Amino acid sequence: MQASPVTNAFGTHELLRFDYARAKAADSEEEFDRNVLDAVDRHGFVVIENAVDGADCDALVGEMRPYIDATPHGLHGLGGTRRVGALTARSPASHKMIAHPAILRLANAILGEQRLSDDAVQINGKSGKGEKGFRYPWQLHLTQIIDVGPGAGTDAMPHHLKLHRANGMWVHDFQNAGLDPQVEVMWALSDFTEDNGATHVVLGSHREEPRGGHLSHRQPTVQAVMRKGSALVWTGWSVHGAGVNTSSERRIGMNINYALAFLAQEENQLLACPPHIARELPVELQRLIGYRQPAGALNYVAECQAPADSVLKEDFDVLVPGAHGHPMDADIDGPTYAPVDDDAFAAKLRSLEESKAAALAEDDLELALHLKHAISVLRKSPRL
Ligand SMILES: O=C(O)CCC(=O)C(=O)O
Repeated sequence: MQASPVTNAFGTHELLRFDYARAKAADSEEEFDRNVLDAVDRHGFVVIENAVDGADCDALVGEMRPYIDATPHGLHGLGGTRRVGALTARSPASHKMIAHPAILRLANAILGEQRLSDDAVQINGKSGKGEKGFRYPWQLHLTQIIDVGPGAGTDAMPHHLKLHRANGMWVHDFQNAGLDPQVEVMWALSDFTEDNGATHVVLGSHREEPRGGHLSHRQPTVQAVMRKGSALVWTGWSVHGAGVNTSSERRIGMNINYALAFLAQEENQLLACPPHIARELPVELQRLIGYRQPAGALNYVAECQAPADSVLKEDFDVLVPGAHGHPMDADIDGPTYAPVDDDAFAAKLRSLEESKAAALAEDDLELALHLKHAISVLRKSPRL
């Protein structure tokens, strides 16, 4: 598919396309990475063709089908599109796309290194331009199937979403911050055509000044027609919207967004993929979801533990004192945790032993293990 140049208020632009499978086969991924970053920089959008196989998309849609079918249109107030999330937890097939290496590298350049915003990384009084290792932490922000049904819908429930930018959600007005807080990806899980509502984009709109301006909304749009397995990528400043589906088939897209890790996530990934599910996922995905400490103390749990040292451990229960499992030192820790005298110590120990026996009787081995840790910590704790 050829890109054709479009002239609008922001100059002459193209929706450029690069073939990932071909670049990988030719071992030219570095050049590919440069091209896609440059395309987003210049035009605000890029299409990555053949990013995965069509069969990967079918597997994903198959896993999500029960959730899609069980979801009414317009639940979220965003027109009559049908939106279904929590993909990390619900669809193992989505992981390949969520953690697609080329897309993660692109997100890292835009968010981590702020390459489209003049390398604007600023950490502890230093500014990032040219500084090695100067990078903002970023993570998954939203995972969402966007299913656009046939027909334009009704006025109250239109089957499209008008042109908009995504960066307006964080209360603070980021348009003067000189920062790229968000990268969006729309995966075509079915072919995207002009007829079935392929995403409309306003090329060059990421450079509108002020960045939240409305000139973009009056510009001609281009539709991101693409085959199943391709992905459209844009920045949170790029103006876009879902089209009307005049075909007889549903258009199934998957929006996967990434944002700076010191901003709240749009879809709370830690709730959408709770610890008991996240525990089973590859570490890379756990970290993308947010089970990590992206900077300093951010995201600690309970006794200042990293998620990997707490909720991701099978034997961790936040309600069990000492469940962190770290031994206490009588000299250093003093009589702070332990009951103050032998009687209180014995009562506490008895209560924990009884709870552990009850947990074992109910076959709740996980709780029994938490309690075992708590008993061990108590035993090592100082007494008066
Ligand atoms: O579904 C699409 O093509 C675009 C969706 C969109 O613009 C959005 O939800 O922010």
